[in-house]
This record gives sequence, C-alpha cells and structure tokens, in this order.
Amino acid sequence: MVQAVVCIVMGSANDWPIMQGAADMLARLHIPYEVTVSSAHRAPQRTAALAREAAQRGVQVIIAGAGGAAALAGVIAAETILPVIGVPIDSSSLKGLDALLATVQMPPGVPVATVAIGQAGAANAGILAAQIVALHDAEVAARLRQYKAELAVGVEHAAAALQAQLQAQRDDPSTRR
Ligand code: C2R
Repeated sequence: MVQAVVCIVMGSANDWPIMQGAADMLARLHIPYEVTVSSAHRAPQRTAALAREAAQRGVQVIIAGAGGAAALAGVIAAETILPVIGVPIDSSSLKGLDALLATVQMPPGVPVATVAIGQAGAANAGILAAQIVALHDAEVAARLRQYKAELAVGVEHAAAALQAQLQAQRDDPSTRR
C-alpha cells in the first residue's frame, strides 16, 4: 500500500460530497491521500491521536473539513506541527459562515490555512496541499505547472467561444436592432 502524503479528515461522513473535491484534486496530481472521519466535539480523543500520529505515518499535510461550530481544524493544528488546511463546510443553517469564522479566526500561535466555504474551498485545499508537497517534489511541481497551464487554456477557449457567439449574434439579421 502506498503511504498517504495528505490526510483528509472531516467532521462527519455527510461532509464527503464536498470534501471529495479535495480528494479528486489530489488524485489528479497523483498525490497519495487517505480519508477519514473524526470530530473534535464528538470524538476528541480520536481526533487528538489522529493529529499526533499523522507525521510519524508519513503524512505531510492535513486537510480538515467541518461545518457549523467547526473546531476540527483548529484542534488538529493544536496537536501537530504539520500544516493544516481548513475547509469550512456549508452544512448548517448559517450556510458555512459559522464554519468559516470558527476555522479562520485562530488565536496567534496555532494557524489554520483556511480556504473558501464549500466546493471551491475543498478543491483549493487539494491544490494548496499539493503546492506544499511540491516544495520538495519536482514531479508534483511539474504537474501543478501543467494544471495552471490548462486553466489558462480554458480561459482562452472561453473567451474565443464568447467572441464567436457575439459575432454570430451580430451577423444574424433576426437579432439586429
Ligand atoms: P452531522 O451531519 O454528522 O450531524 O454533522 C460536521 O463537519 C458536519 O458538517 C453536522 C456537521 O457537524 C460538523 N462537525 C464539526 C465537528 N464535528 C462535527 N464541526 C468538530 O469537531 O468541529
């Protein structure tokens, strides 16, 4: 079995549809990862053990996703010197604003690199974890450069498609004013 380099942990299995975005990005960049559920509120001992043991197992970055009164990322960050990326999940009636504030507003001394709420944040957490790994892994760095180049090509295509659509409207007499 390949050793996980990134650990994805979430406060509930119900967070998986969002957190899968982080896993997909890591898979795309060929970074081995593991996924688990833990909760600082519901299972504090399991959460502390997971955070303390991660580095010994070879994990280099932890991604923690949680919704509501999200203590998870912060509690993990308190127990390890590994970089911790927090993903606020929009699972509560406050639509993730609660989780965003709980995750980002850490006291000085215990940082959590907090990304956007929900799906965009989960995908960005995967990319950010890869960027940390890429500092000492040239193959991951090359894949990240390729990914960025693909993003830029996507924008070129979108701009060209929009121009073609606008030109077609201008050339169509039925839409002319
Ligand atoms: P359930 O759907 O399991 O009731 O969980 C989870 O991340 C989830 O979004 C509801 C929400 O509670 C969050 N949760 C936390 C923590 N544990 C669970 N924020 C924690 O320890 O921070």
